[in-house]
Amino acid sequence: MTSQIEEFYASIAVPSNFEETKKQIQKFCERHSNQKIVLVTSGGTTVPLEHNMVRYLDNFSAGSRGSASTEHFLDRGYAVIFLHRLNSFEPFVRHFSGNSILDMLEAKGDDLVVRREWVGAVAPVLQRYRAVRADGRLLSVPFSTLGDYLWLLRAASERLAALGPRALLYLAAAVSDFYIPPADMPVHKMQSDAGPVNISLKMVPKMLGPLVSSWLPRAYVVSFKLETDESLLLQKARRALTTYRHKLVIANLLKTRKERVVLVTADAEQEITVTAEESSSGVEIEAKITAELLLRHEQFIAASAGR
Ligand code: 9Z3
Repeated sequence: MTSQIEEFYASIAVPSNFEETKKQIQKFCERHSNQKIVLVTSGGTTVPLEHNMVRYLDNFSAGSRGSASTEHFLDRGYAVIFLHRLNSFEPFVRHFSGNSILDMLEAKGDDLVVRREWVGAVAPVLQRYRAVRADGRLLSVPFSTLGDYLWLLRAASERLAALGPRALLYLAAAVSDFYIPPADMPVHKMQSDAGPVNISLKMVPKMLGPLVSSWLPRAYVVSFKLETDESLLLQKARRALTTYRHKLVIANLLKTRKERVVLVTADAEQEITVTAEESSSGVEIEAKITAELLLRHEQFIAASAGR
């Protein structure tokens, strides 16, 4: 298995700025080595169809779960590595997505100020953002392709391993199961004169296996399971747990993912829901998920210390 993983990594390109990014992650982990650090993965992955990529496969994930959870983890005192797909939602700024910054500002003499009607919405978010910046508790690491994501996931995991049980992995990104190996990909844009194209996708090796067993075996690892068919959801979540032997799978359905998730462990299931009322008063399901994870993670740290 390990050699299959090694072969896979050897076959895919290393992200640009990889060395620099690894140094940033290392520094961040050293700086917060006495705290709890969570690695949040967020957004979809781009699967290129050509080396000089014009076309690609993608998925629906907007990064709502990952970006909202990042804010709630920060509120609960965690330092966060936010490994996210470029152009998906980001913590703090997500609250203003769909609004043009130009509509929010106005000129006053030589200054630019936030228009009065926006102050109430911007000020509290800005205050939380500034506080996080001041303690350097958020490291934002962007990726775009599946390959970049996998290189960065391994690099971050290996650096977080030094924290032992204080590292939490929260794998919310929607990672493609399928890809075209670089050796099978055309170099240039596929030409339509050549007629219809048959594309054969290969399986991406499951990284949860090596992640749990060798990259950071002492961490608290939480993965997500997404399905569209309710009848498969819990059995698939349980199967993931028995296969990879990590701590928790959070099961969700595409249509109801903002209102309901199920936390599945080896011996129990716990449903977390947000009612329509709560939702309209601004309660996010991620606030409840992260509150529960904080408790479970702290129990895990305490239990690990006793061993
Ligand atoms: C999730 O299930 C996330 O909750 C969502 C969040 C991707 C549904 P949005 O970004 O959506 O807020 O729009 N993430 C994991 C999905 C996934 O691909 N899991 C793999 C699987 O189900 C296992 S790691 O097989």
